[in-house]
Amino acid sequence: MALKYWIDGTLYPKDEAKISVLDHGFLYGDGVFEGIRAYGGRVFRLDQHLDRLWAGARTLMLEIPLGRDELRQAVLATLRANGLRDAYIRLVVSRGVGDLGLDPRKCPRPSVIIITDTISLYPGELYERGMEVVTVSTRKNIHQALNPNIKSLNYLNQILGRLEVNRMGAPEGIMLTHDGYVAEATADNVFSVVKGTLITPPPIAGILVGITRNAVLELAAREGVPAEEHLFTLHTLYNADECFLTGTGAEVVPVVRVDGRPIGGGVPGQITLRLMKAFRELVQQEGAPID
Ligand code: PXG
Repeated sequence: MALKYWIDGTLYPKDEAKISVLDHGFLYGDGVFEGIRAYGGRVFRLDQHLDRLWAGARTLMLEIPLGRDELRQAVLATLRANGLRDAYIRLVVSRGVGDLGLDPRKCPRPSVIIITDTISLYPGELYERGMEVVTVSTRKNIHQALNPNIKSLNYLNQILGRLEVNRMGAPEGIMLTHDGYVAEATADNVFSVVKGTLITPPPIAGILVGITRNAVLELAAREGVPAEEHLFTLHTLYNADECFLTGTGAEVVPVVRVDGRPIGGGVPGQITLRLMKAFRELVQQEGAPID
C-alpha cells in the first residue's frame, strides 16, 4: 500500500501529494519544518518539536492554521493511517500560495504538511567503528542575520556545507562560526569530551539547539557526567578524548577522526558509548503513544 501524506487536513497518496509552484515555501524558503522520529509506537519529544515549530513560526509571523493539539493529533493519525510504528516524520508549515512578490501579506493561508515515512539511517558499522568527519570552509550564518533556531525551509547554509562534505567523501562535516569556533555539523550538533567533561558549543555559536542535544545533556546529568556549554576551537577538538554528533536522524554517533586526526584512541570513547546506550533506552521508554 502506498504511503499517504497529509496536506491541510487531507491524506493523499504519496505520488499525488503536491503543492503549488506559487507557494512561498517553494519560491522563497518562507516557512518552517521539523524532523521527528517515532520509535516502537511512540513519537520522541513531539511536544518539544512542536514548541520549536511554533517558536520559529512566531518569529516569522506565520500563523499556523490549526491548534497545537490538533497538529499533534494529526501527526499521530497520519502515522496510524500509514501503519507506521518506527518512522521519520517531517512537519512543514509554508507561507502558502501568494503572488510572485515576496510580501507574505499576499499569502492568505499557510499550508501544513505531514510526511511520515520509513527512515534510512547511517550504516550500523558507523555506530560501531565511529565516523570520520571533516570541517568545511562554509561558515555558519550569523544568528544576528538569520537565527538558526528558526528551522526554516531555507537550508542553503547547511547545503553549501554538505556540498563540501560530499566532495570530500565524508558522511558529515563540521561547520565553524564566522570567527572560527566549532559550531555544529550540517544536520547534527557536536560534542567533545575533554578529561571526562562533556563540552558542546552554546546557542550563541549560531547553532540549532537540537532536541537530541538537549536529551543527551539530560542523560549526561543523570549519568553523573559533567557537561559544559562553551565555545571551543578545532585545536581543542583535535586534542579531545572523544567526539560525537547528535541529531534526530543520526541519534548519537561516535566520531573517531576529524580532518584526518584520530580522536582519543581512534575508537568510540567510553562516555560516548554510555550516552549512546542511554539514548537508545530513552527513546524506547519515552514519547507520545501513536495509538
Ligand atoms: N543542527 C542542524 C543544523 C540541524 O538541521 C540538528 C542540528 C539536530 O537537531 P535535532 O533537534 O534533530 O536533535 C539539526 C537537525 C535529518 C535531518 O534527517 C535533520 C535536520 C534537518 C534535516 C534533516 O536528520 N535537522
